[in-house]
Amino acid sequence: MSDNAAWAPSAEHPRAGTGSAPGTASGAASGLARASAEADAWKLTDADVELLVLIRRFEQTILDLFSRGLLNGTTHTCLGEEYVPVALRPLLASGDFIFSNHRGHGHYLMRFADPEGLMAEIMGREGAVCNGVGGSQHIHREGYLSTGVQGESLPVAAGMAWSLKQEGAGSLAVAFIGDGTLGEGSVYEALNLASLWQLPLLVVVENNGIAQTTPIQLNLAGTIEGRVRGFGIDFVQIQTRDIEAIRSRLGPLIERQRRSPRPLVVEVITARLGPHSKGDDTRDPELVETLRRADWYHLIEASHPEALARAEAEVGPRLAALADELIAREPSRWSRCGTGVAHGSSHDE
Ligand SMILES: Cc1ncc(C[n+]2csc(CCOP(=O)(O)OP(=O)(O)O)c2C)c(N)n1
Ligand SMILES: [Mg+2]
Repeated sequence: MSDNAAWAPSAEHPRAGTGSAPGTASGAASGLARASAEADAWKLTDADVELLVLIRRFEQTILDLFSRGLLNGTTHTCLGEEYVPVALRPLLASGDFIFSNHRGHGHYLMRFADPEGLMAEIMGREGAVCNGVGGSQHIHREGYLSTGVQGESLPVAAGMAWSLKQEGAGSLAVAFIGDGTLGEGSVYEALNLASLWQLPLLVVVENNGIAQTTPIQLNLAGTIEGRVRGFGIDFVQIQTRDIEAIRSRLGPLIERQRRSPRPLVVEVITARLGPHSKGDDTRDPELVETLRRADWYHLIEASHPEALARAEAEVGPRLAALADELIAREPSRWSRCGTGVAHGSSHDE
């Protein structure tokens, strides 16, 4: 498969099971040269490029709003990892239930063409998708639930998968988790039942090689594959950022899950280009710089320049105008369900 993952930090650790790439910035640089040549063959649709750019610019807008003191709380951006939900978008069906995590803006934007509702939610302004109560990390919308509590989603996703299996319509529960979340016991309870009961559960592990400040080699014994196979669950590792190649690899496996319910865990070797949340990156600046030079964005600049220019011309100004407009909007209002205590809201669910 193209785009060898030497550019990614997690691929550098033998326990990530990705081969012999050296654990240095220069290893990532040589991987970049290879990937750049291979990206010429990538075939992305305009819609793919547009969603990639939308997620990228959305995340940058959120960080910018934070740095200007216009947001409260916290946020975690998926800068560098945007291609994962973009690759999955056509493989998921409207009846699937998505469970996202603390780094979930890209998952939401893959599911709903609604940057306005999400940005309003993060800013706590009118029009917020959860009336400003969920913020960046805790979003609930039809067929979609995110949580900032690591490992909280998987038992719930397994329960949803059980329910979807009873319905028999071929729908999946899809849970996105990070590599660091494999340190949570609830993950293994969920995998155990998912295997025993052959649940249609798709777990996507976005392995960026780090959990906040702790690199994977300090927190993960064995391999992700070894852990998953220990439960008798199918496992696939994705090293490439070639969206079409990811779809070709996963499409048949996901279709098989729909026809004949069973769990599947996909480990995507990826790279976080931004801080853990805002301004808190403890990694060696040289490594971060190397990762940024290997950003998928540069590959698409070379392989799809026109589509990228069109998307940038449309998305950038749209998000900037949206942020300005939201700053001027009233705070979002809500009421407690069932208490009758009105704080004013058009959505009381
Ligand atoms: C139960 C729990 N413990 C600790 C935290 C604080 N926390 C938030 S994100 C994070 C690291 C998560 O790492 P990983 O799962 O690899 O996801 P990534 O941030 O790399 O995308 C931690 C420790 C939390 N949110 N929930
Ligand atoms: Mg991680």
